[in-house]
Amino acid sequence: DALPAGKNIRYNQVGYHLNREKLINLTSETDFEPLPYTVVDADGVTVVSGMTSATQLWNESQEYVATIDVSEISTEGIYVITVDDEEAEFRVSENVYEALSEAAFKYYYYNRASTEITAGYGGDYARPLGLPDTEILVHSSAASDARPEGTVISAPKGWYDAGDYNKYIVNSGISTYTLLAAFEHYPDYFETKAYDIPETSNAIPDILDEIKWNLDWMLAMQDPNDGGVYHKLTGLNFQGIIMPADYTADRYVVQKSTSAALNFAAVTAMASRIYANYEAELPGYSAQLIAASESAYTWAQANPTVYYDQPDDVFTGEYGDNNVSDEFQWAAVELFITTSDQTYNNDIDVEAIGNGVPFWGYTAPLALISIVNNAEQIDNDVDVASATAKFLETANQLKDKVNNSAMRVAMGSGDYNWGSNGQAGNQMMLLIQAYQIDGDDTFLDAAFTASDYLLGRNATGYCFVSGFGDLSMNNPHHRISEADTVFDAVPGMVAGGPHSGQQDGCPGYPSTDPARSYVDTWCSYSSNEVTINWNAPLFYSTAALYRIQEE
Ligand code: G3I
Ligand code: 9MR
Repeated sequence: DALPAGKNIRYNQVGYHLNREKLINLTSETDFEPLPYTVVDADGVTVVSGMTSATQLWNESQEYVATIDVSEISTEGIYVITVDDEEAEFRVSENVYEALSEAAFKYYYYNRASTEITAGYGGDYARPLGLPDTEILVHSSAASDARPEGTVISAPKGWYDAGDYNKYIVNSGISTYTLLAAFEHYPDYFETKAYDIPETSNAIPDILDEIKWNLDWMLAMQDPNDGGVYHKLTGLNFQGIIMPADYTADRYVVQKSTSAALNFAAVTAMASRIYANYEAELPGYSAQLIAASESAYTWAQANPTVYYDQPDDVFTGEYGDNNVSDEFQWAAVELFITTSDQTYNNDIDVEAIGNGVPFWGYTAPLALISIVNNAEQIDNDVDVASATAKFLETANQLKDKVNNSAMRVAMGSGDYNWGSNGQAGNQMMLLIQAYQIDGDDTFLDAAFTASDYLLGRNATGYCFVSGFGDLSMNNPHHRISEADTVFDAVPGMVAGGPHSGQQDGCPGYPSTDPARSYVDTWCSYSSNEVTINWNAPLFYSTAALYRIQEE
C-alpha cells in the first residue's frame, strides 16, 4: 500500500451530470504528495488519467484535500476511479436528480399527520391513521377569554415537523414557503408535474395538493377571535419510539407568539396569490388565506414582542426567536405582493432587510427572494434594485466559496450548526435563484458543483439522503423509520448533518471537527434527525437542477 493510512475518495454518489463539472476529492488526516489516478469505463478502457492536485487543508474537517477533475468525461456511463489502491464507482448521466427530487418531495406525504398511508402510495411504508388531531386542548399559556384553558379545538392535517410528531408554525413557515417558491419560480414545470400522492388525479397541481395539506393545518392554528396564531401543536413531551397510531398522549396548542403570527402571515399571503389561479377548483380558498394573513399581521402589529417562552410543563421543540424584525419585513413583503395595498408597502424597508442564508430563525432572505421574483409587480413601489444587489451579494460569496475552498463546496466556517445540511440545501437554492435572476451561468455551475456535498463529496463519506448513494444515511432520528418494521429508512430524507455540538451525547462520533461530527444512528438527534425545513431546499434544488438540465 503506497498510500498513507486513512485516505478517502469523496464523490457524488448519486451521479454527475454529463455536461457539468465533475469533481472527486481525496482526503486524508495527514498531508500527501500528488498521486496518480485513472478512470476506466465499464469496458475497462481508460478514459481519463492524471495526477491529483496539490493538497489544501480543509479547516472544517482538519483534513488535507486534493481535487481530481474528471469533467472531460463526455459519455454517459458507470466509471471506476482508482487512486493507488483506493477505488470508487460513479455514474455520469444526462439527468441525475429527477428520482432524488421526487423522493425528497414524497417525504412530505410520508410525514403527513392525520391520515392513513395506504399501500398504494406508501408501499412497505403503509401505516394506519394516527394523530387525527381533532381534539386539541388549549394550553394554559394559550388561554384567552374566548378560549379558556382546556377548550377543545380541532387542528388536523399538516406535516410532522421532523422525527418527532409535533407541529410547529415557525418551522412550517419556512418549509411551506420553500415549496411554494418552487412552484412560483417554475410554474410551467410544476403545473404538470405528477407526484405519487393520493390527490394526483384531481385538477390542481400535485405540489399544491401536498402544500395544501399543511396550509389547512396552519389555518386551524389561528384563533379566529383575535387573529393570533398558536406557536405549536404538541404533546407536553416527546414520545418514545412509536408509530403515529400508537400515540395516545394529549396534545395542546401552546402560546400565541409574534414569530408564529408573522410566519403564518407571510406564508398564507404567498399561498393566496398562488391558489388564486385555482379558484374554480378551490372556491374561496385564496380569499380565506389572505383574510387569515391580514388578521395575523394585525395581531402581530398589536403584539410585536410576544416572544415564545416555553412553559414549565412543556418539553418539546422551542423554535424560539427573540428577533422578529426579519419576520415583519417578510410578512409585509408577501402581503404587499399579493394585495398591492399601500399600507403594507409603507411597512417595507428594503434597507433593513438582511441577506445571507435563511433558516427557520432568520427569514430576511425569503423576503429578498420574493421581491426579486415578483419584481415586475412591485417595481414602482419597492427598491427592487437594492434587494437584488443584496441577494446577489450573498450568491457571489457562495460562488466564491465553491470556486476557491479546499473541498470546492459552499459550506464554510459558520455553516456548521444543528441542521447544517439544511444550510447546504439553502446555499444551493440561492445559487440556482441567482442564476435565474441574473442569467449568469457561473452561478449555475457553482450550484451543480455544490450539489455534490449532500450526496457524498463531504467529510463523512455518507450520501446524506436516505435511499440514495452507495453509503446512504439509513438510521435517522425519525420515529416512523425507527418504529416500523422496514429495514430501510423512509427514502428521500436528508439528515440534519454534521456540526460539533453533539448535544445528543451519543457514542460513535468519529470526530469533533465540525464537518466530520456526524453519526448515522437513531440516537443522534442533533446530527441525524430529519425535518421538513431541511428537506425543502433539497427538494427545491434538485427539482430545479433537473428542470434546468432538461431545458
Ligand atoms: O444561531 C446560533 C449561532 O449564532 C451560534 O453561533 C451557534 C453556536 O452554537 O448557535 C446557533 O444557534 C443554534 C440554532 O439551532 C440555530 O442554528 C443552536 O445552537 C442550536 O441548539 C439550535 O438547534 C435547534 C434545535 O432544535 C434545538 O433547539 C435547531 O436549529 C432546530 O432545527 C431543532 O429543531 C428540532 C425541534 O426543536 C423539534 N423537532 C425536531 C427539530 C430538528 O431537530
Ligand atoms: O426526539 C427528540 C427530537 O425529535 C428533538 O429534535 C430533540 C431536540 O429537541 O429531542 C429529542 O428527544 C430527546 C430529548 O430531547 C432528550 N431525551 C432523549 C430524546 C430522544 O430520544
